Amino acid sequence: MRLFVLLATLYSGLSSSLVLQKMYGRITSPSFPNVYPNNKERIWNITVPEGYSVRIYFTHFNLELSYLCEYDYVKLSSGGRTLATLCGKDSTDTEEAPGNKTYISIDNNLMMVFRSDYSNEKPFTGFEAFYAAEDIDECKQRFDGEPLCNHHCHNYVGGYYCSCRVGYTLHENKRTCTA
Ligand SMILES: [Ca+2]
Ligand SMILES: [Ca+2]
Repeated sequence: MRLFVLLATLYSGLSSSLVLQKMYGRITSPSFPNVYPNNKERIWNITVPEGYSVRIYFTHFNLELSYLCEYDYVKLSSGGRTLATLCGKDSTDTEEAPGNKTYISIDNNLMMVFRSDYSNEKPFTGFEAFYAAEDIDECKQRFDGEPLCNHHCHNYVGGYYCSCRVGYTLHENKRTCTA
């Protein structure tokens, strides 16, 4: 039954997708702070410039609780991986609610999906989330198991650069130093 309703929902075009390209913003469930409607799917694609990741947290979260969040959920994914599937109000053994947790994207994209099924047993008020672009500290990253810069690494907001010790020059690859 639920599968049928899901398919019917998808085909009736109730799903909507939004592309967000600002450095920060607010995302809420449909009709927030009022009860969210049934049979809704909404997708937000947050894209920030390269050199940044997306940090997101929830200031309000109240979704219908179901085993493994099968009925209603918020799903966060990035870099082809699911970061979290969220439902309920508080985390349980089998379901995760965000609480005060902060989620950080793997690359410069974060996809957020909200879905509600065909019914709610109680009035649930949905969610409010805030996101912001955050600088990636490339100097903490590794490249083929090596530090990104051969000698010195300098992180700055939106990028990084390498420099070499006295007597060395930076290779064309902008990473390695040669005498
Ligand atoms: Ca529901
Ligand atoms: Ca940086």
